Amino acid sequence: MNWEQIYSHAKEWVNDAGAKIRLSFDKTLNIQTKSNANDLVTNMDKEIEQFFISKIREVYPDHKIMGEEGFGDTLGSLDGIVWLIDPIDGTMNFIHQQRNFAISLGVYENGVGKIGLIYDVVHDELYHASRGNGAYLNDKPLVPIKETPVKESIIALNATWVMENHRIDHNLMIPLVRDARGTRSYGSAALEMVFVAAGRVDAYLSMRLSPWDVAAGAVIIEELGGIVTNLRGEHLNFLSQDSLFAAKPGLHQSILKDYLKEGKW
Ligand code: 2AM
Ligand code: CA
Repeated sequence: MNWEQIYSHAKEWVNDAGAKIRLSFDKTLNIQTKSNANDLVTNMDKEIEQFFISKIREVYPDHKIMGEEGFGDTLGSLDGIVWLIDPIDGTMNFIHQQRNFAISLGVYENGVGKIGLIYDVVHDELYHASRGNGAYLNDKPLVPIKETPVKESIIALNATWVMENHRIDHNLMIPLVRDARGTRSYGSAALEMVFVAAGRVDAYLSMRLSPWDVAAGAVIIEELGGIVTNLRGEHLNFLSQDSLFAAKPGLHQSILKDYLKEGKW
Protein backbone atom coordinates (compact mmCIF):
# COMPACT_ATOMS: atom_id res chain seq x y z
CA MET A 1 0.00 0.00 0.00
CA ASN A 2 1.36 3.41 -0.97
CA TRP A 3 0.71 5.36 2.24
CA GLU A 4 2.69 8.37 1.04
CA GLN A 5 0.32 8.69 -1.88
CA ILE A 6 -2.76 8.32 0.34
CA TYR A 7 -1.35 10.97 2.72
CA SER A 8 -0.70 13.33 -0.13
CA HIS A 9 -4.19 12.84 -1.60
CA ALA A 10 -5.76 13.34 1.82
CA LYS A 11 -3.93 16.65 2.25
CA GLU A 12 -4.89 17.83 -1.22
CA TRP A 13 -8.59 16.97 -0.72
CA VAL A 14 -8.72 18.55 2.74
CA ASN A 15 -7.28 21.76 1.33
CA ASP A 16 -9.81 21.78 -1.52
CA ALA A 17 -12.65 21.11 0.92
CA GLY A 18 -11.46 23.96 3.15
CA ALA A 19 -11.54 26.33 0.18
CA LYS A 20 -15.14 25.30 -0.53
CA ILE A 21 -16.12 25.97 3.08
CA ARG A 22 -14.47 29.42 3.05
CA LEU A 23 -16.40 30.30 -0.11
CA SER A 24 -19.67 29.22 1.55
CA PHE A 25 -19.42 32.03 4.12
CA ASP A 26 -20.79 34.43 1.49
CA LYS A 27 -23.80 32.22 0.73
CA THR A 28 -26.93 31.41 2.70
CA LEU A 29 -26.70 28.22 4.72
CA ASN A 30 -29.48 25.67 4.76
CA ILE A 31 -29.70 24.51 8.40
CA GLN A 32 -31.60 21.43 9.57
CA THR A 33 -31.80 19.52 12.84
CA LYS A 34 -30.96 15.83 13.33
CA SER A 35 -31.57 13.93 16.60
CA ASN A 36 -32.68 17.03 18.58
CA ALA A 37 -33.11 20.81 18.27
CA ASN A 38 -29.41 21.44 19.03
CA ASP A 39 -28.02 18.68 16.79
CA LEU A 40 -27.48 20.69 13.63
CA VAL A 41 -26.49 19.89 10.07
CA THR A 42 -26.07 22.17 7.06
CA ASN A 43 -25.89 21.73 3.32
CA MET A 44 -22.12 22.25 3.67
CA ASP A 45 -21.67 19.27 6.04
CA LYS A 46 -23.36 17.10 3.40
CA GLU A 47 -21.62 18.64 0.38
CA ILE A 48 -18.16 18.32 1.91
CA GLU A 49 -18.72 14.70 2.94
CA GLN A 50 -19.92 13.91 -0.60
CA PHE A 51 -16.88 15.71 -2.04
CA PHE A 52 -14.50 13.47 -0.04
CA ILE A 53 -16.46 10.35 -0.91
CA SER A 54 -16.41 11.06 -4.64
CA LYS A 55 -12.61 11.62 -4.54
CA ILE A 56 -11.92 8.48 -2.48
CA ARG A 57 -14.21 6.29 -4.60
CA GLU A 58 -12.54 7.55 -7.78
CA VAL A 59 -8.94 6.92 -6.69
CA TYR A 60 -9.33 4.15 -4.08
CA PRO A 61 -12.45 2.17 -5.01
CA ASP A 62 -11.55 -0.68 -2.62
CA HIS A 63 -11.31 1.60 0.46
CA LYS A 64 -14.28 1.91 2.83
CA ILE A 65 -15.73 5.12 4.21
CA MET A 66 -17.41 5.98 7.50
CA GLY A 67 -18.81 9.52 7.38
CA GLU A 68 -20.91 11.39 9.92
CA GLU A 69 -23.62 12.38 7.46
CA GLY A 70 -24.18 8.80 6.32
CA PHE A 71 -23.16 8.97 2.65
CA GLY A 72 -20.41 6.41 3.18
CA ASP A 73 -20.64 2.69 3.92
CA THR A 74 -22.40 0.96 6.78
CA LEU A 75 -19.55 -0.86 8.47
CA GLY A 76 -19.65 -3.81 10.84
CA SER A 77 -15.87 -3.90 11.20
CA LEU A 78 -12.75 -1.84 10.45
CA ASP A 79 -11.18 -4.53 8.26
CA GLY A 80 -9.24 -3.17 5.29
CA ILE A 81 -8.59 0.51 4.74
CA VAL A 82 -11.26 2.78 6.19
CA TRP A 83 -11.56 6.56 5.93
CA LEU A 84 -13.34 8.13 8.94
CA ILE A 85 -14.67 11.51 7.95
CA ASP A 86 -16.21 14.38 9.85
CA PRO A 87 -16.73 17.02 7.13
CA ILE A 88 -17.39 19.73 9.73
CA ASP A 89 -16.58 19.00 13.36
CA GLY A 90 -18.16 21.74 15.45
CA THR A 91 -21.17 22.39 13.23
CA MET A 92 -22.79 24.58 15.89
CA ASN A 93 -19.69 26.80 15.89
CA PHE A 94 -19.64 26.81 12.07
CA ILE A 95 -23.23 28.10 12.04
CA HIS A 96 -23.05 30.55 14.95
CA GLN A 97 -19.44 31.75 14.80
CA GLN A 98 -17.97 30.92 11.38
CA ARG A 99 -14.91 29.72 13.30
CA ASN A 100 -13.82 27.09 15.87
CA PHE A 101 -14.68 24.18 13.60
CA ALA A 102 -12.50 21.77 11.63
CA ILE A 103 -12.46 19.07 9.00
CA SER A 104 -11.40 15.75 10.53
CA LEU A 105 -10.08 12.91 8.38
CA GLY A 106 -8.59 9.68 9.69
CA VAL A 107 -7.35 6.75 7.61
CA TYR A 108 -7.18 3.39 9.40
CA GLU A 109 -5.92 -0.02 8.32
CA ASN A 110 -7.49 -3.02 10.09
CA GLY A 111 -8.46 -0.74 12.98
CA VAL A 112 -5.00 0.85 13.36
CA GLY A 113 -4.74 4.60 12.77
CA LYS A 114 -2.26 5.35 9.97
CA ILE A 115 -3.05 8.95 8.95
CA GLY A 116 -4.79 11.80 10.74
CA LEU A 117 -5.60 15.27 9.40
CA ILE A 118 -7.45 18.03 11.20
CA TYR A 119 -7.87 21.25 9.27
CA ASP A 120 -8.75 24.48 11.04
CA VAL A 121 -10.23 26.02 7.92
CA VAL A 122 -10.54 29.61 9.10
CA HIS A 123 -6.97 29.86 10.39
CA ASP A 124 -5.61 27.78 7.48
CA GLU A 125 -3.90 25.48 9.97
CA LEU A 126 -3.54 21.83 9.00
CA TYR A 127 -2.55 19.46 11.79
CA HIS A 128 -1.42 16.18 10.34
CA ALA A 129 0.41 12.98 11.17
CA SER A 130 1.18 9.64 9.62
CA ARG A 131 2.09 6.83 12.00
CA GLY A 132 5.82 6.66 12.61
CA ASN A 133 6.61 9.82 10.62
CA GLY A 134 5.92 12.61 13.13
CA ALA A 135 3.12 15.15 13.50
CA TYR A 136 3.03 18.62 11.99
CA LEU A 137 1.18 21.92 12.08
CA ASN A 138 1.35 22.95 8.43
CA ASP A 139 5.08 22.39 7.70
CA LYS A 140 6.27 22.79 11.29
CA PRO A 141 6.95 19.64 13.34
CA LEU A 142 4.99 19.39 16.60
CA VAL A 143 7.14 18.53 19.60
CA PRO A 144 6.55 15.44 21.76
CA ILE A 145 4.00 16.06 24.54
CA LYS A 146 5.51 16.82 27.96
CA GLU A 147 4.14 15.77 31.35
CA THR A 148 2.16 18.17 33.58
CA PRO A 149 0.68 17.67 37.08
CA VAL A 150 -3.10 18.14 37.55
CA LYS A 151 -2.66 21.36 39.49
CA GLU A 152 -0.83 22.97 36.55
CA SER A 153 -3.09 21.59 33.85
CA ILE A 154 -5.74 23.14 31.63
CA ILE A 155 -8.49 20.64 30.96
CA ALA A 156 -10.87 20.87 28.01
CA LEU A 157 -14.37 19.69 28.84
CA ASN A 158 -17.92 20.77 28.24
CA ALA A 159 -19.75 22.46 31.14
CA THR A 160 -22.76 20.18 30.60
CA TRP A 161 -20.76 17.30 32.15
CA VAL A 162 -20.38 19.22 35.41
CA MET A 163 -24.12 19.82 35.74
CA GLU A 164 -26.70 17.14 36.33
CA ASN A 165 -26.92 14.92 33.25
CA HIS A 166 -28.09 11.44 32.34
CA ARG A 167 -24.66 10.02 31.42
CA ILE A 168 -22.58 10.36 34.58
CA ASP A 169 -22.81 11.37 38.20
CA HIS A 170 -21.71 14.97 37.69
CA ASN A 171 -20.39 15.13 41.28
CA LEU A 172 -17.49 12.93 40.16
CA MET A 173 -16.23 15.64 37.80
CA ILE A 174 -16.22 18.42 40.38
CA PRO A 175 -12.91 17.54 42.16
CA LEU A 176 -11.06 17.47 38.84
CA VAL A 177 -12.46 20.83 37.78
CA ARG A 178 -11.60 22.22 41.23
CA ASP A 179 -8.01 20.92 41.27
CA ALA A 180 -7.02 21.79 37.69
CA ARG A 181 -5.46 25.16 36.94
CA GLY A 182 -8.27 25.91 34.51
CA THR A 183 -10.91 24.46 32.19
CA ARG A 184 -11.79 25.36 28.61
CA SER A 185 -14.50 24.36 26.16
CA TYR A 186 -14.13 24.90 22.41
CA GLY A 187 -17.07 22.93 20.99
CA SER A 188 -15.08 20.89 18.46
CA ALA A 189 -13.68 17.55 19.58
CA ALA A 190 -11.20 17.55 16.68
CA LEU A 191 -9.78 20.94 17.66
CA GLU A 192 -9.74 20.01 21.34
CA MET A 193 -7.69 16.94 20.44
CA VAL A 194 -5.14 18.89 18.40
CA PHE A 195 -4.89 21.36 21.26
CA VAL A 196 -3.77 18.40 23.41
CA ALA A 197 -1.32 17.47 20.63
CA ALA A 198 0.05 21.01 20.44
CA GLY A 199 0.31 21.34 24.25
CA ARG A 200 -2.28 24.16 24.42
CA VAL A 201 -4.44 22.11 26.77
CA ASP A 202 -3.24 19.17 28.83
CA ALA A 203 -6.27 16.88 28.67
CA TYR A 204 -9.66 16.60 26.95
CA LEU A 205 -12.63 14.68 28.34
CA SER A 206 -15.97 13.98 26.69
CA MET A 207 -18.76 11.61 27.72
CA ARG A 208 -19.85 10.68 24.22
CA LEU A 209 -18.23 11.04 20.83
CA SER A 210 -18.43 9.18 17.54
CA PRO A 211 -15.53 7.48 15.69
CA TRP A 212 -15.24 10.28 13.08
CA ASP A 213 -14.92 12.89 15.88
CA VAL A 214 -11.79 11.24 17.31
CA ALA A 215 -10.15 9.05 14.63
CA ALA A 216 -7.80 11.70 13.21
CA GLY A 217 -7.00 13.29 16.56
CA ALA A 218 -6.00 9.94 18.04
CA VAL A 219 -3.35 9.41 15.33
CA ILE A 220 -1.90 12.90 15.87
CA ILE A 221 -1.85 12.70 19.69
CA GLU A 222 -0.39 9.18 19.81
CA GLU A 223 2.32 10.15 17.33
CA LEU A 224 3.46 12.72 19.91
CA GLY A 225 3.37 10.34 22.87
CA GLY A 226 -0.04 11.35 24.26
CA ILE A 227 -2.62 8.80 25.44
CA VAL A 228 -6.10 8.33 23.97
CA THR A 229 -8.65 6.04 25.67
CA ASN A 230 -12.22 6.16 26.91
CA LEU A 231 -12.93 7.35 30.46
CA ARG A 232 -12.42 3.82 31.78
CA GLY A 233 -8.88 3.85 30.37
CA GLU A 234 -9.71 1.33 27.64
CA HIS A 235 -8.67 1.51 23.99
CA LEU A 236 -11.27 2.95 21.61
CA ASN A 237 -12.68 0.62 18.96
CA PHE A 238 -13.45 3.43 16.41
CA LEU A 239 -16.61 1.56 15.45
CA SER A 240 -19.13 2.73 18.04
CA GLN A 241 -19.77 5.81 20.18
CA ASP A 242 -17.78 6.00 23.38
CA SER A 243 -16.50 8.43 25.98
CA LEU A 244 -13.10 10.01 25.34
CA PHE A 245 -10.13 10.82 27.53
CA ALA A 246 -7.09 12.22 25.72
CA ALA A 247 -4.19 13.52 27.79
CA LYS A 248 -0.49 13.92 28.28
CA PRO A 249 1.33 10.82 29.49
CA GLY A 250 1.55 10.78 33.29
CA LEU A 251 -1.40 13.14 33.59
CA HIS A 252 -3.58 10.50 31.93
CA GLN A 253 -2.57 7.92 34.55
CA SER A 254 -2.97 10.24 37.52
CA ILE A 255 -6.41 11.52 36.46
CA LEU A 256 -7.58 7.94 35.86
CA LYS A 257 -6.28 6.81 39.24
CA ASP A 258 -7.17 9.80 41.42
CA TYR A 259 -10.35 11.18 39.82
CA LEU A 260 -12.04 8.73 37.45
CA LYS A 261 -11.63 5.46 39.34
CA GLU A 262 -15.06 5.48 40.97
CA GLY A 263 -16.85 6.76 37.94
CA LYS A 264 -19.65 4.96 36.17
CA TRP A 265 -18.48 5.72 32.67
P1 2AM B 1 -20.12 17.68 15.46
O1 2AM B 1 -20.09 19.15 15.47
O2 2AM B 1 -19.46 17.06 14.30
O3 2AM B 1 -21.52 17.13 15.68
C1 2AM B 1 -19.14 19.36 20.67
O4 2AM B 1 -18.88 19.36 22.04
C2 2AM B 1 -18.40 18.20 20.04
O5 2AM B 1 -19.14 16.98 20.25
C3 2AM B 1 -18.26 18.34 18.55
O6 2AM B 1 -17.06 17.74 18.17
C4 2AM B 1 -19.46 17.62 18.01
O7 2AM B 1 -19.26 17.12 16.71
C5 2AM B 1 -19.59 16.48 19.00
N1 2AM B 1 -20.97 16.04 19.16
C6 2AM B 1 -22.03 16.83 19.31
N2 2AM B 1 -23.16 16.11 19.48
C7 2AM B 1 -22.80 14.82 19.44
C8 2AM B 1 -23.51 13.60 19.56
N3 2AM B 1 -24.83 13.57 19.75
N4 2AM B 1 -22.82 12.46 19.45
C9 2AM B 1 -21.49 12.50 19.26
N5 2AM B 1 -20.76 13.62 19.14
C10 2AM B 1 -21.40 14.78 19.24
CA1 CA C 1 -19.79 16.96 12.08
